[in-house]
Amino acid sequence: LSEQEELRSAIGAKQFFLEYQPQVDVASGRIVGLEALVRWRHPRHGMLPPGQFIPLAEESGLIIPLGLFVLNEACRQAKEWQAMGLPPLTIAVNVSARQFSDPALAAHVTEALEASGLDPQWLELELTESTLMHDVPRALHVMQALKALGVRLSIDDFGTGYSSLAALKTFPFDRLKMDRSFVEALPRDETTVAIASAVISLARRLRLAVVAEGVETDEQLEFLRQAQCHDAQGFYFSRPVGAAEISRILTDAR
Ligand code: G
Ligand code: G
Ligand code: MN
Ligand code: NA
Repeated sequence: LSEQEELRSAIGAKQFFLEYQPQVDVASGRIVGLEALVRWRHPRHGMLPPGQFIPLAEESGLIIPLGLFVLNEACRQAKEWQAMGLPPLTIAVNVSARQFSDPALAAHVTEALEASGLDPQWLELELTESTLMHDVPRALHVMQALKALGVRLSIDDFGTGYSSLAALKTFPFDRLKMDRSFVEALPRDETTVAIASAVISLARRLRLAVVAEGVETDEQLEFLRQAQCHDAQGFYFSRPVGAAEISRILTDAR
């Protein structure tokens, strides 16, 4: 089998599953969101991270059916946690360039929300600047259609693109995910401190919620607290884990 055929049959064979990484409100320490991250339980190679199959899925177009699985499963699971009586959380789903250029995206999102019964306000779609910049008028149109459904939009890996500020100026984001390259060297590196502080205050001025990615240490978290960053995500709180583990974490925190 070619890799592409393998990927195609794996979707049918239900070899994909989601892990979730908590996003924590910095001030209260409460879990307020989860990012869904897809994994492939490969029959011979074991668990494969997305870096090992998302590029091929993008190239081949198989990201469309795979992305549908992710969207549906994330919404279904979020609704299941709510039905368990757990406090509602935002569920964030990554949307790749190819998915974003699919004219059926808004319809797929609508279907996932309807099938699961999840209220749209709890779904967030993570977009990257590169996905949006090559056809700005179309991207604006699609984003407006998605916002009209009531879902939230975030800019992922913020700061790593070529025109991050232009993207902020142009597109109607609700949330900014500060890339982990601006968190890693906090608080010792002066340049990183300057950039991270500026990104957080810029986002606040624009009334965007900010999530710092890749938080691993106490010192980083303390810096973010003082800088009034809203939320944080990273190994400090939890690695991405399966749904059962999330259920345990949320139940214990209740
Ligand atoms: O989990 P991990 O750190 O390996 O994720 C690596 C990359 O894979 C991240 O940049 C993330 O955006 C991407 N990714 C993870 N899950 C999905 C998904 O469901 N769809 C898309 N398009 N990308 C994903
Ligand atoms: O690019 P995106 O933000 O969508 O993907 C998130 C990726 O970052 C996941 O693959 C996840 O495993 C990884 N990640 C999450 N938290 C941390 C962290 O604290 N440190 C590092 N190095 N990577 C992280
Ligand atoms: Mn992401
Ligand atoms: Na990111």
